[in-house]
This record gives sequence, C-alpha cells and structure tokens, in this order.
Amino acid sequence: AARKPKVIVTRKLPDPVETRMRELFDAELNLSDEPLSRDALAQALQRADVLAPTITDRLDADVLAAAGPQLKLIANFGAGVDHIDVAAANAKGITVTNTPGVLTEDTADLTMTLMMAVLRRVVEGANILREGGFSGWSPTWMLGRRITGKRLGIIGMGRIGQAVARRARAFGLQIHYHNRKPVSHLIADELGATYWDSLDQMLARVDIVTVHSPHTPATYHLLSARRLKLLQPHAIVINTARGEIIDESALAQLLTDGKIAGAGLDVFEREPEIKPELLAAPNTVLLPHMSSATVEGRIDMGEKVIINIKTWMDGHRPPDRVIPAML
Ligand code: 8YV
Repeated sequence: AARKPKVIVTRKLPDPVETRMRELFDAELNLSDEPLSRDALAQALQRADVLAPTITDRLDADVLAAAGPQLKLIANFGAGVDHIDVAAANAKGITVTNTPGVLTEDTADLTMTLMMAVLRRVVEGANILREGGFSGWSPTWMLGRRITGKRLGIIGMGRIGQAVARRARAFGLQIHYHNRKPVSHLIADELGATYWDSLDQMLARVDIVTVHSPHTPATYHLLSARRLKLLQPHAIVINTARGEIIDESALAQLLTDGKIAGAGLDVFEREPEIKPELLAAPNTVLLPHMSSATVEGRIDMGEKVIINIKTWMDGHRPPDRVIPAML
C-alpha cells in the first residue's frame, strides 16, 4: 500500500473526526487545544504533506515561505479563508480547500438569534431578571421593536445570505440585498428579494442590516464610518461574517451617540480582543464567534476536511478547492 500522507492538524477536533483521521492518514493531532505558535506552524509546514488549519492559524506569505516541497494541500477547517494567503499558497503549488455548505444553516440560525435578541432585548431582560429587577409586569416596560414587517438588508447573497433570507421571510421581514451580482430570478422570486446595486442606497432604507460576505481586500471596512452613517437611527447591525468588514470603532461610536439603535456581533476585528467601547455601547449583544459552533456542524466540518484530503490523496481534484478569483 502507498505511504499514508502526513496530515498535521493544528487544533483539537471532535473525537469522531480525529478517530477517522487516524484511520485514514498518518495524522499528527494537536491534543492540547492550544493554537500552534508561529514557529510551530512554520515547522509543521516543513514536515506536513497536508496541513489542516483553522481560523486561529495566520498563514500569510511569510510563514508559507517555510513550507517544504512535500506540502501540497491546506485543507482548512472552516469556510472563511481570510487567514490564508491563497495566492501565495497556490504560487508554491499548494492547493487550498475549505468547508462550505455544512455551516450555512447554523450560521443563519445564529444570525436570526442575534437579530431577535437585539430587537426584543432578550439578553438585557434575562440579565435584569437574574439581578432581581423583575418587580412585576408593566404595560410600558422592556419594550423592544417588532420584527414582522421590517426591512432586512442582506450584504452578500451567497449560501448563508440566502439561508438568512429564507428564515427572515418566514418571520415576515421584507428582503433586500446587495451583492456583486443579482442572484438568479428563480432564487430572487422564491425569496421575494429586492436587489440593490448601490449598497449606499440600500443602507438608507433598511431597518436591519446583516453581513454575509467573505472578508477580502474588497470588503475590508465595507461598512465604513461613512456608510454606517447612512443607516437610520432606528436601524440595527448584525455581523456573523468577519469583524473586518465593519469599521468597529465607528460602529461603537454611532451606537454610543444613538445614531444606530443596536448591534448583534459574533465576530470582531481583532479576535479575541473586544474593544471596550463596544462592550460599553448600548443595545449590543456580543457573542464569542460561535455561529458554526454546533456538535453536528463541527463533525460535518471535520468530515468535509477529510473528504478534501482523501480526494486529493486518491489523485483527484478536491471538491472544495478555493480559487483566488472566488474571493
Ligand atoms: C469556523 C468560521 O468555526 O467557517 C468559518 O469561516 O468563521 C467559523 O465558523 C472557523 O473558521 C474555524 O476555522
């Protein structure tokens, strides 16, 4: 039998995933769950045939320069690949794959959760109760905003954006979206979605804006201070994509000044750092990057990683190859 490829996995993965990897590959697992240091990452790149990294591994051109000639595949555990310089990897003959599809529904679910938590003041209410602040029902106490009938603006109408739109439609929201291109008529009709070529124009008209695009040089600070100021004062901002897509300092300032009504964020510009201004901002629900964090989802993601490695091992083109032009 052919030699099994050395697959170095940078983080602890769910048990069934690790078991399967041990069966199929010469797997070097990280049992400590501490992210690899930059030096350890560079050393892994020198030894591995395949690297299975996560978002906590910064694979920039500098560290990729350490890769040995045997390294042929970086099979990322996760959909977003903004922590990997894909062009630099490809230039060295290294293919990059990701795990699309399997975290779509979980991410869309958490997006709706954040939207509802902000509009209906769920976290605030739960905290007040625990702190002994529930002294009896009142007709004018803890009023949030109605979800039904609101205008939702989706930025990025890929798999996740569409999954959000389907859920939002069931909640009676009106769907608007901005994307590089309009989606097919079939999908737009099914979702009852209105396309805005101009992001600026859409922002001025929606009650809720939610981000579902990848983080690329083109989407860095897409929601800039100028664009955030186009939102109406009652509007809220949801982000389960990447922190870098929003100018976080500007968002915190506008929330504090009452120019934006609230925010639900699962991702941040410099994770795991959270800006104190954001922590102090009113009507803000902050979560620790957990949109894809389900038992089922993380096993599915691991299986996707395995399928990509196995397909490559068998001499075929891995199904989830990331092409720089896609980004
Ligand atoms: C992943 C994510 O858990 O898939 C993504 O893009 O942001 C997360 O849901 C993370 O990337 C793991 O590498």
